[in-house]
Amino acid sequence: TQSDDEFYYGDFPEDFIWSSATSSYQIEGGWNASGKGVNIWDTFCHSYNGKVEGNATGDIACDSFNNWRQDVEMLKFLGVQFYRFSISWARIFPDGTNATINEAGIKYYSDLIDALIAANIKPFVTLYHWDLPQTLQDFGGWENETMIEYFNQYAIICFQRYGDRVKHWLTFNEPWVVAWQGYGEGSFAPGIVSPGVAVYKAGHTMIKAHAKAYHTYNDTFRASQKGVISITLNTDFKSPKNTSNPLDVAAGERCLQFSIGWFAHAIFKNGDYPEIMKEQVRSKSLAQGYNASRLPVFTEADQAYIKGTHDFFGLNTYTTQAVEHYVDPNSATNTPSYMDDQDRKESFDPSWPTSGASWLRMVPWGIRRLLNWLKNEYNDPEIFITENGISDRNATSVLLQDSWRVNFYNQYINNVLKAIRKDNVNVRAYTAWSLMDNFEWGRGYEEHYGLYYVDMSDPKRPRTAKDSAKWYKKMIADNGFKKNSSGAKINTGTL
Ligand code: GBH
Repeated sequence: TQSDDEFYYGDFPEDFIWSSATSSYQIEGGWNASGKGVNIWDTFCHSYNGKVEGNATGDIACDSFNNWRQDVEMLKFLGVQFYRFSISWARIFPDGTNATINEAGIKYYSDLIDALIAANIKPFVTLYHWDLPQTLQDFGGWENETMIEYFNQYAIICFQRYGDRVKHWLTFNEPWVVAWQGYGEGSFAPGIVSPGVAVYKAGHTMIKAHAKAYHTYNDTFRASQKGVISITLNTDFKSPKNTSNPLDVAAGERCLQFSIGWFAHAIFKNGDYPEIMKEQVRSKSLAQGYNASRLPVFTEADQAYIKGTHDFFGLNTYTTQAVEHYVDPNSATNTPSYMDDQDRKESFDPSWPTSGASWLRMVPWGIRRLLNWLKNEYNDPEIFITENGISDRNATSVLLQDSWRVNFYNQYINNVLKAIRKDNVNVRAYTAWSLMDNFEWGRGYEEHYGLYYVDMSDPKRPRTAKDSAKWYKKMIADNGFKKNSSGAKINTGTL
């Protein structure tokens, strides 16, 4: 028998789903084309506030607003069963509300969906991948609970217009990023800096908005459309720095609760935040002079409404951190912060290979550990991995020969297979982020995740398959790892 960390040869289950993903603002361009309204990422980029590298914008991006037929051809080449993309809310409702429906925007996604289905690729649609209509931000965005009803109206039109053909829905992509980077540290649109207060308020509203859209689908559309709907949550695995120190072990667990448990505990467990998160934020808040916790409270009615609003577990994961127990001695007088609330320090083991992102180290066993943790924590859910991948920066000489990316996918996917075959984790799908190089948020066009290279200096934005695309195609065709597979050249190189 193989040792546990040896490479595992074998197949994925026959009905396993292979997929690749993008999001609207990152690829579409056409920022003011055919009646689209302005969204918060248009505003954020057009303010040239220094938070986006190179003052880049998504005005054109990969121009998938015009090039989407090529995108479908690329997906056909890969042989994926699913394509995960997102809808731009302001392309459907230019001012965010159902006062005006932009039929040209509706048609854009309708045509894409038809082409995917004709190619035997199932559309896997994210309703919200961070591009809130600007008019709604002007009302306070996710800090304002009226967003719950606006999001519901937007979800309704998507179900009405696309639900005959779309059977897999995600409400939110990574509310953690929206809350922390959008309202906490302010590195992402809308750029609000309120690391201990608005961060939690925004998260709270998104959980409720998710639940409402879920119920709408469940009550009004499911019977006729027969699809599934859930949310996709992100976390890195949190590994105790010193596994024989119980304080570090507890800190690792606490960090998982603060990162993915923040959203998953309510939706997948009991309608409420994790106990440890409630305790930590409350005691910190009181020590900081607040008379109540900075973490908002779900009423009993909220809890009953939120609990169970999932048909599967959507997971985005990329890396692992080493976690140490650490209490900042100045916690009571520092600016209150979601980060400080966790009483921890995070780092990387220096042996973990680097990537194009400072936050992303290649730690293949971490995905397996995380999948096991989710299985145990959330009662063995069906897990759809909706993003996983690795980036490079400015690596022009090796843009197409991306052997480190092949190595990353080879090892991460092998660990997913081990989770399924050795640990009995119910993983149903794997999604490579991303189909192509695109607008990488704060990193503009300097950091690349694509299976396809996109030449951003050419107005036609031509796409070229990298080695990783060819490797992924072969992997999908084999549905796993064959001992004598000839096509998939594995190079253990790192960036
Ligand atoms: C995904 O999020 C996004 O869904 C996708 O749109 C994006 O292109 C992809 O990542 C690659 O970035 O800099 O220390 O504050 C992944 C989850 C969580 C990863 C927050 C980056 C920032 C850590 N992200 N994290 S830090």
